[in-house]
Amino acid sequence: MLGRYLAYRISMDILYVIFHEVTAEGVNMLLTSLTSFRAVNKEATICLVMDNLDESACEYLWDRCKPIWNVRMSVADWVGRRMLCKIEKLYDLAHLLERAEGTHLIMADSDVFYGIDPFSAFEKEMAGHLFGVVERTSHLRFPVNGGMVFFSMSVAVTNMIGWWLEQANRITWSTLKDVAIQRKWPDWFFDQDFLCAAYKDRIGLWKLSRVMCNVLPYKYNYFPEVDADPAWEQHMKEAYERKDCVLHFKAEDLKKLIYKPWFKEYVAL
Ligand SMILES: [Mn+2]
Repeated sequence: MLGRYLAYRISMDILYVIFHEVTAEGVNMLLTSLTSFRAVNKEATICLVMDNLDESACEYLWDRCKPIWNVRMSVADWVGRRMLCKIEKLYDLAHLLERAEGTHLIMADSDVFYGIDPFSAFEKEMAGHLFGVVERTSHLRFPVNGGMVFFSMSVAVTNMIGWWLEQANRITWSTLKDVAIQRKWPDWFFDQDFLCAAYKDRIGLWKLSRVMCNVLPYKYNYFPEVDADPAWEQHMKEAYERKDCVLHFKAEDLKKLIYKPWFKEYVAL
């Protein structure tokens, strides 16, 4: 009898995306992103935290991308403190899920296209790990990009996220102090600076939070370096056609690519 229970793995997979509508292009990107996710993963719950998303966009997502767990935020939570808000909502989710063993949570940007199921990482590179960041193809600016972050929920992870939030008031982690671009905190970089510090000082993070940072390959958050790679469009197109990675349409130049004729899965209302 016990054997039958052990053979049956209960897990809950959650894709957490936070979104505030500014432009129609941003909504197009979100719809394209979540539709592509549902094409590669039928099971995971999409937790969409948002304030002002157009009703027709909500209906579109509800019809095609279920299961969706809609969480409302207020505009005041977001404006002027965007990345802090993203981590605050992550903390709320972490509290809800910390005792649900086996819950995998991916914190994803709304401008990624899924050529592969990112939850496959939990069977492979994330197996046995609580927290994972994705290394960039080049360390030109930063070693890590915050567009895709992986968690296996637990009390230790919740506590780490709480400690991450405390750094907004006063930085007590010296490694974070070294990498922080505080002039834009907490609106921008509050998420990515912590992830870069976690990447650079894995032992330090473990000593302070009892969570080890695992490093995942760039196929879970791929984008060419627009400034350093003259063939960036070609590289994005090839990666899209190979369907062997999560593509990040980061920043203005890359975002325009979803309107190119070679990009076949563009969604707009
Ligand atoms: Mn992004």
